[in-house]
Amino acid sequence: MRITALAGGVGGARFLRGLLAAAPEAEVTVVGNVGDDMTMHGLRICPDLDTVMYTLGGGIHEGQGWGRDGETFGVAEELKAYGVGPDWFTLGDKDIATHLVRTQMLGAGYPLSAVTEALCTRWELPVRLLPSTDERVETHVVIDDADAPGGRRAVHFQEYWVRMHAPDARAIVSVGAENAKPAPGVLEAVAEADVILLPPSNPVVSIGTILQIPGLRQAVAGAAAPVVGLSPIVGGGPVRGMADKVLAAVGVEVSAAAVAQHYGAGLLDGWLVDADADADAVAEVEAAGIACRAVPLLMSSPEATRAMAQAALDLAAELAARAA
Ligand code: FO1
Repeated sequence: MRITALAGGVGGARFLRGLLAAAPEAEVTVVGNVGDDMTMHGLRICPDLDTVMYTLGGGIHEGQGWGRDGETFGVAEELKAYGVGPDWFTLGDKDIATHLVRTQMLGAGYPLSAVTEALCTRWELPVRLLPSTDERVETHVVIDDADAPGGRRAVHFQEYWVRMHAPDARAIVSVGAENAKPAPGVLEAVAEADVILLPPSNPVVSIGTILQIPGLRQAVAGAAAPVVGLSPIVGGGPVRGMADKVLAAVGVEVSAAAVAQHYGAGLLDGWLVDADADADAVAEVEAAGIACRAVPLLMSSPEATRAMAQAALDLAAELAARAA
């Protein structure tokens, strides 16, 4: 079975671990978000790609969900001693090695997809990890700022998320998306998949940014495979992170049913909502033309995560059988 999943950072990576437990024989391609990427201290940092790579490669800091396990911060301490900021985003020593390799290869002319493949070789990744695009696409968030001309300004997603802890947002902009192309292999992985999954990643700044790459949404919507998503919203709030703030910015209510309708029946064939908190959303989602099932959706243990992935694959199989 060929599975293609679009994934953001921590939530996506943890879900993928459950997916590999549910379908150990599957050929899995992950299309990763690059909207969180940024350059700092001259280093190109790809937080979502690295979170997937470290999680599936066994090098993740489990408590944090991002960054390396057993990390040290010698470089960060030296930078601080020099008075070099920013003080709100810390790079660990082991993690810096990843960014050094990436930056060096990008500087030598390799595209991000080739760099990501090279980095993943070291981790013997059990999936093929593709950036959604080789071009630079960065998410910027428009926020209120009384001191700025017009009372608003745009900040890079990392500054919005990590430094400012997601204040109310007015708009989300994928800078560079309109001129980007899907990275090599992405459209093929979508077209040739037996199942396409949207993990419980942020629907706006993770999966939404991936779908903004020209041609990608159309490819997913037109794929022969069933497209099944898992709600990142449980009981009216995000399971992790601050998705509520960015949903509000794009005018979407913070509910499992509203996120399904935001993706829309043109894209999604199936949707999973949480059985305890959102069973009453099933009828609304089905009325919007999307098959919906209520199952436990909290990734509280490896077994719970495996069962979530299995439920997504079961719904996909049901939809494929119905379409045949
Ligand atoms: N998140 C933080 O809250 N503080 C940090 O200092 C920080 C550093 C960092 C370094 C590398 C990396 O790959 C991720 C890092 N993150 C940090 C997490 C990350 O930026 C965000 O949680 C995601 O981008 C949101 O998906």
